[in-house]
Amino acid sequence: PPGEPPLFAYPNGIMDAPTGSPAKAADDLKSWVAAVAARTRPSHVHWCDGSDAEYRRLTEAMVADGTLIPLHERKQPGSYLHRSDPSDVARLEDRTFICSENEADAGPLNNWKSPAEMKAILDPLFEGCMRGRTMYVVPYVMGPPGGDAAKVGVEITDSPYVAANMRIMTRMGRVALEELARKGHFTKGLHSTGDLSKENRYIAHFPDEDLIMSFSSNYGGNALLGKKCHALRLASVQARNEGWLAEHMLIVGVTNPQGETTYIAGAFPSACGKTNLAMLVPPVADRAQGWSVETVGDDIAWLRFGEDGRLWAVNPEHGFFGVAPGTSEETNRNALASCRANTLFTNVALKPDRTVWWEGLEPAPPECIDWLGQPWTPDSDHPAAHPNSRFTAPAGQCPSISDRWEDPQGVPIDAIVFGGRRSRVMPLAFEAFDWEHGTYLGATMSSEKTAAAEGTVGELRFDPMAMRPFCGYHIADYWRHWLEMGRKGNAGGGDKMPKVFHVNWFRRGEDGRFLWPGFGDNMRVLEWIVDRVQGAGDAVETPLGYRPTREELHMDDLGVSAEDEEALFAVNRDDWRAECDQRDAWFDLCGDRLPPELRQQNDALRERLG
Ligand code: SAT
Ligand code: MN
Repeated sequence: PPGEPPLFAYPNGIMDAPTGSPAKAADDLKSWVAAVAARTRPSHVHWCDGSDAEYRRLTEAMVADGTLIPLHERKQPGSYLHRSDPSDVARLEDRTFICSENEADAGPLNNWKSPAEMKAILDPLFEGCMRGRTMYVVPYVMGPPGGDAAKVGVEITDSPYVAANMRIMTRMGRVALEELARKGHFTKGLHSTGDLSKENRYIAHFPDEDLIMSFSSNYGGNALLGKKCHALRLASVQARNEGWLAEHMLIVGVTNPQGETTYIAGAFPSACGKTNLAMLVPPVADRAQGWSVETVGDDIAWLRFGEDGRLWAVNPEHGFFGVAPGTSEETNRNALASCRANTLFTNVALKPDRTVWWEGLEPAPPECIDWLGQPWTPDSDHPAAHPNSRFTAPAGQCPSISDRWEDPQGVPIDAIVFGGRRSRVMPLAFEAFDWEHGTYLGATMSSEKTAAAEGTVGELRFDPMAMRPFCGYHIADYWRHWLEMGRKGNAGGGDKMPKVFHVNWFRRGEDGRFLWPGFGDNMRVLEWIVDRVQGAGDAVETPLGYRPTREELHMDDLGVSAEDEEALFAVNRDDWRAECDQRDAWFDLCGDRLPPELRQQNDALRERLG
């Protein structure tokens, strides 16, 4: 309005492009920011430059208003605790929408509303929603800047907590505007804390406009829009259109005693141990032999063909958003070291000495403050940390981080591992016969639900390629894209494709006990995978695929009995026939959009079962 000071000024020079022709992108950005400000009416607009000074001001302001609690200066320097609204602790799949023009393009696994219908709901919610708040403009790059893989996004948010998390999880600020000048395009993300009510909570994706709108949640996957919303849901659509893959995968490098490093990408559903596998510390004996593991990423991989026709992967993120409970010196010492400083903790417990605690970290303290801000003792009837409490930590702080984690070309992937959480039926490990069979293994992955999403923990559900909550288009088209990537004559394909494996660390015996020790001992399975990729490594053919031998996994050293080994690898034919029937019903969801190869793979498995 006349007489009022201008709503914002552009930071000095930030729109001056170093190279390329950024004019249109810069204009798009300015007019979009102006339009959003006009609609949401913030009292200030702040363009994030990503500097240390800015981060300090952000966190200081949040300490002042109680949003953050500073932790012990020496024991946990630069770190803070945040307690979320008690109803805002996980992704909300019910309120997550893919708003493609055509309902059929969203597929059977996504909620859908037309763009017009969704905007008719959201536009009034965003109207004036930032009154009295600061609007942060958060430019970010996903992927190492300067590389072909890198993509730019801009998140507008009225949450300083979200802006601070984005500073850790992405390359944020000036670097992103420089990348925008090179790329000339950005993904738009509009987020508001709203009133945090569940009725008004929406996480909406508009693939045709490359736009995300998220309202009334500040939780990670719902609010840090660079992560699942951009780097998976919208990127998966772009990847299909452009001939690459955006996947819910960790990336890890395993070096053998000969000094050869094999890079492995692994898809596991949320809270099934991706961060632990990505940061695995090999057992002493394996290290003595010369085995080592390095971390490239723990959650998302973007894979594209390199000039050599192989698949190369980058980690688009810059930080870890890891599950805290269960993380300890024994289970994942690299994760603990990653979050020793400069970390934002959400919904963990606070000890009297102003350090954090969660179940599984170390023995329970005699007293602490739980994630709800209430006094807690070991006699309390609920966990002190929320089961989905998280740490947001800079990836560069991880002791096992790879020298190549920021390589713009990425790393060449020689194996893809699929895994779920299955107490029964699914063996410890096996190798697919070929890419098509591997695609079938990914398409039929299933897993018991975890606390990472709202819903019933433990319920078994199909989670294809661990992408069920994250695929931004029709799942059958996604599978078709996977099959097509493997066809020879592409930029790659054929025998250049990674070998595919399936693992399950979570199988239990009749007595309910885990049959496999897991954690560091998963190294034995990684070593077998590396040996297979390198053309060595024994395997035995089973109806499911090739399984490792007892010797390959050093089961004697591990003290896994012959009975337990048998139970770990048992293929119970009745169970598996039932599994095949369920897979047929699962594929039926896709009608005639299903690639016929997948049905044929299921029939072939049935035949091998006899
Ligand atoms: O989606 S989050 O980023 O919050 C974590 C997950 O569920 O994988
Ligand atoms: Mn994840």
